Amino acid sequence: MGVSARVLSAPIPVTPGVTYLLSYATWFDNGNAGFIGLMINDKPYQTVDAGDFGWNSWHLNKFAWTAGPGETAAVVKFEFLFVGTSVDRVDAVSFVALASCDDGPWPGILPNGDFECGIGSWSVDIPDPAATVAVKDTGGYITSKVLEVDFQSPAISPVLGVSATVTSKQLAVTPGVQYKLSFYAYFSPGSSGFIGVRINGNSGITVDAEDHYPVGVYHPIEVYWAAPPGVTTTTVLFDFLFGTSNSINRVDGVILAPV
Ligand SMILES: [Ca+2]
Repeated sequence: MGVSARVLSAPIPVTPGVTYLLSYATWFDNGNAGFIGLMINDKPYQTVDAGDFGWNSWHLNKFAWTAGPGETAAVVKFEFLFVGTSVDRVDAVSFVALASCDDGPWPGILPNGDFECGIGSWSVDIPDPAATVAVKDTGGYITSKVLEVDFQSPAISPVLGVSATVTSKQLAVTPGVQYKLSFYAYFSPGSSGFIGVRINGNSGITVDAEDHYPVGVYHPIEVYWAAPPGVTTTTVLFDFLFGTSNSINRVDGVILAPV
């Protein structure tokens, strides 16, 4: 299976050392529709598999790219690789310099939900020294960086079972509007506990590692929340709760958007 088609952008002026956010939406008509590869200046960065996100629906992909020394132009290239008879689409391609972690455009209303700007835009509370919270440079689902909570059993001082909490900034919402929170969760091992999700301080859902096999891969999670009357701001919190196993749990690709 090779490349059947390529689509290249015109050269985009860039500044060496500056990080740019490339966003693009992909669509496949069936699960065996192959792959769309992303390259910048002929280097491969991402491969979106038709089987990754379902089909007959759009998926937003993002990639943070930093211009190297002497790199003053970027050519974005999409490569289309097919397995069987199929239709692949790309739309809404955006390439912008990131001035800060809160700069966008981010999909939805939550900045830096893919942690490509590190832990900036988020606050961290770690009541239990058995847990450590960090943004790791490898292993992410959306590009490389990912929020990772490592746990060394046994728990020392969790509060109501919670070893660590990661909280978004205050986000402006519209009363009466329904929002969807989506993200990707990763657990290792299978007995690695829970990730609790709270929106606006209310308990939303609890994501149980035992319900999300296989371990060591990302699972898409969705939560719906309607802003109550009079509520104009909210936060998104992730609580990390562990069992008795040494664990590595991750969250990436967090998007809060009106439905
Ligand atoms: Ca990421």
